[in-house]
Amino acid sequence: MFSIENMKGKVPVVITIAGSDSGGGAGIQADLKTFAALGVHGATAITAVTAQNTVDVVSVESLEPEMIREQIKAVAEDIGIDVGKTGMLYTEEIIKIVSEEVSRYKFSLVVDPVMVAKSGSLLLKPEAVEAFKRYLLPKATIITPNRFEAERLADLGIKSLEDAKVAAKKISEMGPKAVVVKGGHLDEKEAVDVLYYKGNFKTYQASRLSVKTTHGTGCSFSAAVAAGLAKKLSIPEAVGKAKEIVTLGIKFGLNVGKGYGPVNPTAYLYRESSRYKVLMNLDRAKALLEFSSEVAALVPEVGMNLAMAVPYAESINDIAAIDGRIVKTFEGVKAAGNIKFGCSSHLAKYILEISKYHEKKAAAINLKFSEELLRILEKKGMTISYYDRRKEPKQIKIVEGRTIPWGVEKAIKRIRKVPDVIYHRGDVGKEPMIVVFSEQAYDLANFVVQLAKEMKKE
Ligand code: PXL
Repeated sequence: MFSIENMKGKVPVVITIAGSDSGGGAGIQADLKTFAALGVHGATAITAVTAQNTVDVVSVESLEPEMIREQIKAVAEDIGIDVGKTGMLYTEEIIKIVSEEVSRYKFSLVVDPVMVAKSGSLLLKPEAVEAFKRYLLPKATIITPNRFEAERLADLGIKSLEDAKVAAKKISEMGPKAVVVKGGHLDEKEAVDVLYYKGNFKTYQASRLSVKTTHGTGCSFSAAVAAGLAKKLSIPEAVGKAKEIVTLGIKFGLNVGKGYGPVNPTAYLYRESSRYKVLMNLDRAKALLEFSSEVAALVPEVGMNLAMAVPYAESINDIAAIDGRIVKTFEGVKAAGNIKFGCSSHLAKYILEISKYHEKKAAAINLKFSEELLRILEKKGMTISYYDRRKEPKQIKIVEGRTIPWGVEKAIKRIRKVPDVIYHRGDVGKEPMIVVFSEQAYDLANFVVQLAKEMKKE
């Protein structure tokens, strides 16, 4: 029978069988955010409710095991389940029921062997560990232990990457198809995860981050693996993607609460989905500048550029600008090329550095240096700082691309505030420059048109 519904294609469905974290950082809450960010439909079977925040798990109450079975059944029989993931299971009885339902509905399963919360609270009763190994591990497509969980499961001490490999292989002998031992807690310089699958090891590298926003990291990682599998990625691909999303989510974690703030699994979604908005904002800014002939007076010898970053920017490829810059013409100014991501290394360096201190400094424009312009900026109440390129240490100068980050840091430290304007007076062969920052490119262009008009009046 012809039906539009049948033509639309089915969204992948993932169920999380886990505990609720009232603080919204870990458990069911982290899982649902991760599923939404990755474009799969998230269903839930709640095993336990925790009263907790970023500091502590205050109390735990598990649900009746039959109620957990009913949740899985209700979802499976109507919506269907492509992939499941388990988090906090708490008791032997719950483990047995989950194992039965996984067999009944035959979905792939990602097992996060959650045992203890960061605060030390038990999320799996110690007497349930044997049942966990016996009933759940053989049903797992992949299991995702951290160092301590792997130590417990493999009954081995783990310090190095080599130890993690030995443990991964040993755990795989308990039945799961794949094992990934996460490197966040290893004594290695980098955070290296190791996957053991089909007799081979694969490692995944990421820089260690010195931030406290790590609550819910394990939940979000296993949820992202489950979402990847539901979207038909291979196991190694799903692990790689999960690592990428969680690393970004930790780097741009949520600054709430007094303890370990929640990981931010939506950072990835917002970054990617903001690209169009950034291009449109720059396009309007470009049109405004091209319409305002006065702006020509503010174009430096090297040309002017205007750049804007997506939220959670990490590299030049997350920052759009005008390819070939804005140049002077007989009538005023004109963009030499199109608006593109990754084409202004100069302003990108300014934005990447200053946004470490203030995330609302996402757009920048460079202007021709003059004392007069500095006076006008001051009169307008801008916070202004500078750096002196002639004082740049030799070890910074010899490394390509270090000057601007060094200069921005100097300018911030000099006034102990994040400025709206940073300038430098140049060096031999280097034109002096004024760089103005704002939240958006269009507001910045508007501001620059006002500046140009005032310059003309004076
Ligand atoms: O990150 C492990 C975890 C899983 N599930 C719940 C939790 C935690 C950690 O605090 O609270 C409900």
